Amino acid sequence: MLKDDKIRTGLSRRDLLSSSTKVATLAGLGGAAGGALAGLAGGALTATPARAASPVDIAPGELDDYYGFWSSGQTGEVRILGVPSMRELMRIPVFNRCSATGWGLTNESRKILTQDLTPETRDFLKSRGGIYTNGDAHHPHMSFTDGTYDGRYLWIQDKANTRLARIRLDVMKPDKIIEIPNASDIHGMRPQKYPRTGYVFCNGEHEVPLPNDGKILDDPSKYVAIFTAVDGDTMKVAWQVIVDGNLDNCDADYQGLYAFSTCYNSEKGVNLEEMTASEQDWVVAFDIKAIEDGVKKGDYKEYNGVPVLDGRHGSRYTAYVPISTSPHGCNTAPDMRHVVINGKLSPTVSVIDVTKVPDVFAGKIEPRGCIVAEPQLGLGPLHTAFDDKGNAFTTLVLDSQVVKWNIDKAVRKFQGEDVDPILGKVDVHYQPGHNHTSMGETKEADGRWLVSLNKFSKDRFINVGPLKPENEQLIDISGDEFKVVHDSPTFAEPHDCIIVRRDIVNPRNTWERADPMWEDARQWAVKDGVDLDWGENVIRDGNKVRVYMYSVAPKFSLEKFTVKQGDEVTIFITNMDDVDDLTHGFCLANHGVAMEIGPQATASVTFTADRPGVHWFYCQWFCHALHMEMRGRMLVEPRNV
Ligand code: K7E
Ligand code: CUA
Repeated sequence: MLKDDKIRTGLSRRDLLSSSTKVATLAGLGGAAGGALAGLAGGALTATPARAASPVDIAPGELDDYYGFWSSGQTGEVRILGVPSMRELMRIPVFNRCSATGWGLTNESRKILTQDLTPETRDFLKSRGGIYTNGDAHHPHMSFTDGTYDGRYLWIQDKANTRLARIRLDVMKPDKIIEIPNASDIHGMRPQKYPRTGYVFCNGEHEVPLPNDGKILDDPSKYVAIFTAVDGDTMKVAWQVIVDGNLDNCDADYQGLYAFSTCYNSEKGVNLEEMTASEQDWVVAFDIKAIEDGVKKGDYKEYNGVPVLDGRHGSRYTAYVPISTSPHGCNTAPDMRHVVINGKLSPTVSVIDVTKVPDVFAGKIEPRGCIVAEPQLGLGPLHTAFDDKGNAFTTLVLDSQVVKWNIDKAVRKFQGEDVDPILGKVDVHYQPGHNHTSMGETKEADGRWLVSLNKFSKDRFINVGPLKPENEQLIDISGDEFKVVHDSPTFAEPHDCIIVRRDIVNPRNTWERADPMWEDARQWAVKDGVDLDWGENVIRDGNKVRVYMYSVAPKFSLEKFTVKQGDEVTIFITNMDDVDDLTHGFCLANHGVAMEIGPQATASVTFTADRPGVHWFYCQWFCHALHMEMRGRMLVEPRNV
């Protein structure tokens, strides 16, 4: 090693470059040079032909037309993609722990992650680092006003730890993460579309005793699944409804009257045989006005501070619409009238006409009387997306296809007319789950792009080992022919996405100094008499030490600070740079401490200084030509000195 290092030291950067070029050339990998060598050897290699310009190529200087907000399944974060380029632009840590941004470590993020946990969970997490570090985020959905996206918030649920998060779209960070009491494992989630959000509906998928305190254990007949309405403005649970069966996916209407949830396991089974024994499951329709009225009249029991209404069979709050066994996706069409229930185990989708639902609740028609079409599409219909011409696109997980069909034709066929609703099928690669069209879950669906989120990618990309990426394919649906135009590998496991016109989303370029995110830091600074903006100081308060500094590229305002071994140290850093894209970081070596400080942001972190000695802190986000020099020292005096 030493010898090698000496040799390296003797080389200039230019020498290193040219020597590696030599190696590459010799190996025949050096681009033009390699080609030339191959040419000498008999012309086996020819220059790569120029590729046809793809509609998804976004040249430098051009921008994508849409924001894509992607869930990430068991990764627990949200990702922002550009559509149609399908480039991943940013990640928003939510339910996960993030090394780059310090999410889950900074005081600001930990407050958001803990303040709305139930007291039991907070207690439970005490010996586990205080926070959950995983999540299972399936469904990202934006806030609505009058049936279309309004750019205020994005919500995402956590199936793993029964939570709902709200992301502020002005800064692309979560500001609220709540645990939903009484329910277990939030899966389906949808905001109300009209008049605005309003409620965010959350499906508790798995059934558990209520309360789940150990008094009832192995008696599944006493378990319940719970549908929850969260107030999207306050992020408080407004009410809950007990239902029969496990809740899967949900959606709301465009009238502000009903919500719909698919249910599997009407059998109340706890193993696979039991759960699929019956031929029929159902969709539960929730009558929002009746439920609000029930809450007002006190027709509920309170559990954990939440009014819980009984919506099981026979209740006036719900209607159970029979559907063949184990339906999955639930998607309201932009025509503001139809809700498509995806059959999964049945090759059909069932189309509900929301204008007939009042008659179901009034007892004027049978529950299935609200179903106006049931086209047979292929094997394994999971989710449906829509264009602006009355067409729907349904994923077929078993056929590995997306099928395009026409809603009106499906309705006419159901009425006995001899028409084929299917307009075409396209192969995708492989096992598609969700799909989504541009603006497709709003009344402003525009019929330009469809993304198919495929669970398997085998053979599509170079092999990366036993764990493969998924394959998300972009499909151009603007013409009659719909075709796959792009493959895009992604890491675990985006279930779902939304595609939003870019004029709707207008994030800030820098933080506002008055942002509520660091209100606690602001209050500490006032108490300590330090100016949070340009001030710096080290405040001792018993064995607690608060260190304030600011950063301006390429410097921290404090070049060193001294603490005693065992002190509880809180570092507050304000990034006073106000230039776009000038993020600093703070990484304290050998302490597991690192965080992002965005332009004009304040961030803080608390740790115990239990290692005596000299410890460097440095900026961990490249910010300046002298970024490496942006560092300082924490001096920790040994306890007995
Ligand atoms: Cu994966 Cu929406 Cu959780 Cu279907 S869900 S695939
Ligand atoms: Cu500041 Cu790198």
